[in-house]
Amino acid sequence: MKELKDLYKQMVLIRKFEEKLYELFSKDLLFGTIHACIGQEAVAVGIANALDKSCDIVVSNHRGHGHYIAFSNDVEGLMAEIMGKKTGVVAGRGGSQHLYNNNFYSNGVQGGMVPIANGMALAEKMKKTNAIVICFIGDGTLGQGVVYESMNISSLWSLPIIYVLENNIYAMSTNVKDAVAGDIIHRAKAFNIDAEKLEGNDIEALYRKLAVIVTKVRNSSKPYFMCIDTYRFCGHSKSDSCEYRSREEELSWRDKDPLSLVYAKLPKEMVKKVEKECIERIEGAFRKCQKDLYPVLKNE
Ligand SMILES: Cc1ncc(C[n+]2csc(CCOP(=O)(O)OP(=O)(O)O)c2C)c(N)n1
Ligand SMILES: [Mg+2]
Repeated sequence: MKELKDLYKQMVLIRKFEEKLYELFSKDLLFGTIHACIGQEAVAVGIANALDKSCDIVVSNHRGHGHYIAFSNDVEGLMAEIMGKKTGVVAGRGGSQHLYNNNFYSNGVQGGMVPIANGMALAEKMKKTNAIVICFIGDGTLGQGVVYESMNISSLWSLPIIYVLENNIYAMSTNVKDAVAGDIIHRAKAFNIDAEKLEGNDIEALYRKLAVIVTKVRNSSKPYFMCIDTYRFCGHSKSDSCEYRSREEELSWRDKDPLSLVYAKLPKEMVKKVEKECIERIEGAFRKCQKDLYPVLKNE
């Protein structure tokens, strides 16, 4: 089992990385957009550390920086990718939403990766590797019919896949209450898939729970669905000022900030050191990326 300090460091790395991206946008040093996961770090870190990174597969979505860093620890490759440099993890061609590295895959099409994740789980099952697949989706992605087609098949074929629904309450500006009828968990249970609701801010509790679920799915080779309650403190994408929600609501979630919850449990000196190391690493990655070249098409 991982120590709390290590889990904390990974969460800080993700938070500082995305804060750096916001800073770069404000200085016109980045182009395009990003979907940050500030506030949702515990979900990414909890899952990544519960997995066997040597074989398990992670399938991510548009909000995937945290998933990627927690799973690969490749801050440098991701920074270069988002800056469009050829040293990026996919040579500067994928940007923030289209990443591939070993067993990690992401794509920005809502729900688009869910049947592909099923296929990966089927392949692992047929090869008898004992690997499992994690497939991240958001609450807004429950509106995509392919999610249900995929759950139907994974249940019938008994695929080793965990659907991780990060319920951050919003799909862009739409509140989950205005878009999703009934109990989310029941949607998976209707396909005879074991499903449960989890609290996504206390990394220690979440990580412990996820380790048990991952073992269960690995041993049973059956799909699992979890709906994890979380909150993005930032906007949907970099230019969203969150006019659709109240400052009171944001403050109520700030009290449950996954970083602050751990901060209170660790020695102050340790916390400061961790923060310093993360910032230095991110600044170092950025300085290097600035000097790196952009990719060139063969016929350019
Ligand atoms: C098929 C498709 N439709 C629309 C979009 C545009 N879009 C990107 S993210 C998003 C909302 C996603 O909400 P949710 O699933 O809750 O994930 P979150 O952004 O909250 O992480 C939308 C509509 C898209 N990427 N793909
Ligand atoms: Mg959402």
